[in-house]
Order: sequence, then C-alpha cells, then structure tokens
Amino acid sequence: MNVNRLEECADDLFAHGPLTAAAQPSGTGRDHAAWKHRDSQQEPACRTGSGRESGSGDLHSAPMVDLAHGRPSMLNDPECALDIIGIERPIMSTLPTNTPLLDQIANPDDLRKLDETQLQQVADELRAETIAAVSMTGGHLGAGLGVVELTVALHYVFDTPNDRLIWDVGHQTYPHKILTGRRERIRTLRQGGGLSGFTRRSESAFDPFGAAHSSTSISAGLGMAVARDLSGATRNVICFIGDGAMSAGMAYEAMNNAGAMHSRLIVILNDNDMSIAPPVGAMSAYLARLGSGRTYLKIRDIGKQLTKRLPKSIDRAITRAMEHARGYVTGGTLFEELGFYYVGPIDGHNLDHLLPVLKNVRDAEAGGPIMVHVVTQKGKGYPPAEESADKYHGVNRFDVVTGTQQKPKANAPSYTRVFAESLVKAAANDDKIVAVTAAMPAGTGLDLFAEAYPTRMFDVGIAEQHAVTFAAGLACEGYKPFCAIYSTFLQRAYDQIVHDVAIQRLPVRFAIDRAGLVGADGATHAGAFDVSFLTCLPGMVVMAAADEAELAHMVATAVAHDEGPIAFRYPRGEGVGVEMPQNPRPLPIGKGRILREGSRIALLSFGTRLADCLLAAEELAQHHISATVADARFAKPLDTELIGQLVRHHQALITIEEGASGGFGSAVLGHLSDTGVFDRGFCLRSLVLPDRFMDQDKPEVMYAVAGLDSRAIVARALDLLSKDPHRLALASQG
Ligand SMILES: Cc1ncc(C[n+]2csc(CCOP(=O)(O)OP(=O)(O)O)c2C)c(N)n1
Repeated sequence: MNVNRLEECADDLFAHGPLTAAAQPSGTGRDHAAWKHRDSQQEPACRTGSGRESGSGDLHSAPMVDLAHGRPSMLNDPECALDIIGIERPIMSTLPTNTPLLDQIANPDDLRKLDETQLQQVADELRAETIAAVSMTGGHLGAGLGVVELTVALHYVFDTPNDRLIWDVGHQTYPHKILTGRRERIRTLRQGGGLSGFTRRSESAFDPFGAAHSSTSISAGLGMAVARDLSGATRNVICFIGDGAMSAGMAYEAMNNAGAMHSRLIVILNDNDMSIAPPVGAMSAYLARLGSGRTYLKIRDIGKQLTKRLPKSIDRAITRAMEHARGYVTGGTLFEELGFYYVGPIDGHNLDHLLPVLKNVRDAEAGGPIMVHVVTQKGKGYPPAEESADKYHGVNRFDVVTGTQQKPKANAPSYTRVFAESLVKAAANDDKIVAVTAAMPAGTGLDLFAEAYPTRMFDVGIAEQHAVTFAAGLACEGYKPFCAIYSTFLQRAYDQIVHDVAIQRLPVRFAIDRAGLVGADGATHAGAFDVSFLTCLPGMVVMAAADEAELAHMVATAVAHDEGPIAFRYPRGEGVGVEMPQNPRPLPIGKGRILREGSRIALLSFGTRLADCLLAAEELAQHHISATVADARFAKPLDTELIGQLVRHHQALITIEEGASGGFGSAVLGHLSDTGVFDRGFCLRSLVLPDRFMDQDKPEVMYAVAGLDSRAIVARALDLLSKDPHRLALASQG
C-alpha cells in the first residue's frame, strides 16, 4: 500500500473530529532530531500489496571476545544480540543527543502534557536516544525503531499504566522503556544488574506482563480484560503484537477466545513485513492482501461509521447482525470472522493518522475486541538499519555514523555453523534428510541448508509446536527430519515431543541450539530445562556435545539413528578450536569417553563444561589430587559401565552440566542409588544450574555464580575430599 492510500484511509475512516491546524505531515519536526534522516521525505515502508521484501541478513557474524579472559566467547546472535562486554570503554563515535523535549519527560504523564504538535519531535528525539543507547549496549534495534511513533502515540492516548499496555515478545520496548521512567538506566540494557532487554513486571509498573517468547500478548491481555470486567473496573487493555508473532498458534487461540468472550480488548497488529527473517506463511500474504483492498475499505467505511454511532445501550444482537452483514457484503477479514472489529491498515509512522484512530478506538462505545492493523517499517529512521536485510533486528555495539557493528575475530567456528555445515554435508549423501526451523533460519544456521537444498528446508513460522508435529509427519513417511529449535523455544512443544514423537517412537532429530546460559538475554532465553524434560521420556536418546568436533559426530549419529527420537544439545557461541573430523562418524549410543585418567576423584561432564573440568583437573593436580575427567556424551541412555568404573576406582564423583536439576546429574544419582553404591557411603555431587532464574550478565559471571566454572569445580572437589577421608577411603574399597 502506498502512502497516499494510507492517508486516504486514515482521513476518511478514522478522523477523530477535524485534525488540528497544527497537525503536520509525517517528517515534520525532523530538524529537531539529533539523528537526521538522510531522506526525511522517504515513503513509509508500506507495501505495495503485491509482494513482500526479502533478505535474510548474515547473522553469522564473528564471535565476541570475552575480554575478561581474553578468549573467544559467544556469538553475535539475532536472539541474543549482544554478548555483554561492558560499556565502560566506548570504542566508537557516539551520537550527540540533543533532546530538549525528551528531557522533560520522566514518565507518560509528562508526555500527555505536551501539545499534539510536539509529538513528532518527541518521536524523533526518542529515536535518536534509542539509537545512541543501543550503539553502546547492543541489543534489539530494528523492532524498536519501527515503533517509535506508535509508542509515543499509545502512551499519549492511553492512560498507562492504569491502562494495560502489553508488548508481545518485548524486544521492541526500548523506546517504551525510555518514556516510562527508565531513561536513566537505558544504557544498562542487557548488562548484569541492568535493564532487561524485554518487558518484565518486576522492572516497572508500565510492564504489566513479562515477555520474551512470542505470541503471548493477546492471551495475557484477554485475561486482564476479563479480570477487569469481573471486578467492574473500566481500564483499557492494549495488546501489541507483530506480524511475525501473529504466525504462532497461541495468537489464534487467544483471538478465538477473545471473539467468544466479547470482552473489550484492543489489539495493535504491528505489520512491518518482517519477523527476524522475512515472514513466512499464508498469514503474511493475507496481511499484504488486506493492505491492498481498496473496495473493501470503502464498504467498511460505511459500516464502521455506523457502528461508531451506535449508542452503548443498543442491543448487542443488532450490532452483531450488522457486523455480520458487513462481513457478508465484503467477505470480512479473518479477524472479523473471529469476532474482532477490524480497523486499518494505517500508517504507523504518521502521528496525524495514529492519534485520531487510537482516540477513536479508546472512546469506542461498542464492546468486544478491536484489531488495529498498523503498517510500519522495521529499522525506521536509521539508514543502516533500513538498508540492511535483517533491519538490525539484533546488533552488537556499533558506530552510529557508519552503522558498523563491532565484530571481534573468531577463533573457532560457532556451534551453530558446525551443526549446519555438518548437516549440509550429510544431506549430500542422504536425500531423506530434511530440516525444520520455527522462524529462526539464520539463528539455527539452517539458512545454509536452505541455500544448498531449498526444497528440503522448511521454515514454519513462529510455531514450535507445529514444527515438531510436522517433523513427526515427515518421519512417518521415511524422511529424516532435523528439527532445529533453541532449547528455550522447544519448551513450547513439549506435548508434541511426548505425544506426537516419543510415544510413537518416531525418529525425529532434535538439534537443540542455545543450550545452557545465554548471557545478555537472561532467564527467558536460557536453555536450562531440555535435558530434564527429555531424559524422562522413554525411548529418547539425549546427547550433548563437548566441543565442535563432538557436535559433528553427533549430527552423524542422529543421521544414523532411525530407531526413535534423538536429541543433541549445543551452546550458543563458538567452539573451543579443536580439529574437526574429516568424516564425522556415528557414536556408539550410550557410550561416553575418558579424557584424562586420575585416581582420587572423577569429574563426569555432560556437554561443554568439559573444558572447565579439564582446567579444574589441572588445578587439582597442583593440590596433589589426581582427577579423572570423563565426557558422558549421553544423558540417555547412560553409560552405566563408565559410571560404574568411575565409582569403583575413585573416592568421589562429581557430575557437571549446564542445565537445571533433574537432568544428567539426577539420572546418574538415580542409577547409582538403584545400584546401592550410596549404601557404602560413596560420595557424589551434581553441579547444575541454581534453582532460580538467573538474570542476564556476562557469561563468565553467570558461570561463576552458578558454580559451574573451573574454580567452582575445584572448590567442590576439595570440599568433598576433605569431608571424611576415612569414609571416602572405605567407599573406594567397597
Ligand atoms: C516462541 C518464540 N520463538 C521464537 C522467538 C524468536 N523471535 C524473537 S522476535 C522474533 C520475530 C518477531 O517478529 P514480529 O512479531 O513481526 O516482530 P518484529 O521483530 O518484526 O517487530 C522471533 C522469531 C521468540 N521470541 N519466541
């Protein structure tokens, strides 16, 4: 849809009385902005209705360097955009921000005191402040830039925080945070002790619902709306959801329910024609069609004006009948069929359009859910973001002037890349190998697979549940689906794993990326639970790669394993720099390996904490303690022979994993308990993530706090061996 079209729509459909003389076209006031548009007259990125822009963006940039340890750390990551490296050493030119209006706004009450004519300037200053802050912290940028005007308009029109404004995912809320009392802390975004990169109830009254995983906003909003109705309150509830997030089943479950409840709920659909990658699916095409339906809008116009004038008291049945009739004439929108009152599409960068529409919606007398379809441009107002394929969805620290991101040199390939390249290689010899992602083609590395085998890669949208059952269907027909989903997002699909895959013993291969701590994205994105929730499933094989070579072998193992489901987990970031195998080979199922032989204590690692175990063994040697280090490789089935050997030949055993309790350590504990070794007083300790959700921080700080680094392992070993030497000696003889 072009701009003129949008202006027409907004003017005749949604004018809230005559626009004030001071109302200015989009772009006015840019002279005040600290960041100057290269071309302030640029057309808003409203689509033409025919197609959607494409571009995937190279999100496989080089890893960041862990400055504290001088060794490579985690990867530039669309989802975990930044490894925290500290903002105390600005290394690039920063933006001089001149923000006279923004400086007057401590919270939305101050914003509401301003004249409407000043709001574009506020938006410009807010955009500049967002760019300046993210240039120093890294994080999600494109999404926030695209909703600056909307953020201003929403807080201006609605009485937040009394009115509930619920952001889906929450990655677009940096401008919202700046306007809602968090400007002073905005440069602590995603840092230890700083602001979260998403919404969080404990952070502010203006965040009525915490998020980070997508497509929850309408459900949560409906709950709040119904609670409001039950308690006789009158506040507005506004859910803000992107077109990408609209691809998830939960959004439809919520809309279906909202239509039936007929509770008053406002949903803002932010249609920027992007997810992290280009949007996929029929809904994306449908939204494009909605944006181009001129006839439809004309007829809707009449219906809408009529409905607006209906008195509150009018019988709901009449309103319904009229809505139905309107749908009959026009075909209706999907949203209307679901019981929503649909308004749009409108230009989300034009305050002259946004403000009257939002006021109308706020003041609408009719009950029931309302959908406001707003078209925006991801990355709006910052040319490097606008021009990049991924619209700067997630960025490292960057130079504001050039847009160049800081990308430290990689010392080893990332696990993600090793997975993808191994799979691409394996697929050359096996045409049954197919790959599935849930809206994360670049994040999972499957964009590489798509390049090599475009017809064998499936991006199903933000739909993890569907992805798993879809993979199950592929497996039923003899294909070898690799379902690559981040650990944290796989949580969504648990019943599908149990009911659709495990019970039927279908050979779906789960490639679980971002397993373990993820640094800047914090608790919502930590891959903490997959080992626990997978090892309890009968017939499931669960592996964890200790390094990138192991990962290549595990991909080969998964290709070869056709007897049932198999999962392999690997962390965010780069490998340890080991030599890669020319021909990865399938590992014997349920067999671990010993890397270092000792005699007093055994360290049994599951996953990439192995490197810290080896360091710990070195340090223990300096204390004259001889330690064996073993890599379990499998949490299920357990290598009971190896474990038995470790128990027989050592005084104590420590298991280490980067996961919550209930995982590998618990499995070892259960096995040893069943075999009666504790009856003889054998000493076992399990090092796991602490039993609390860990906030974002530097990875090395998180490992130290979690007690999973080499120092903590040494401390636990020393403590354990100091307990009761006599008993320990007896145990080792038993
Ligand atoms: C359940 C879940 N799966 C995947 C993601 C990763 N993710 C974060 S933002 C995003 C894209 C969201 O697209 P959209 O809602 O259109 O917002 P935009 O970034 O375009 O503003 C995805 C897939 C997530 N947050 N939650």
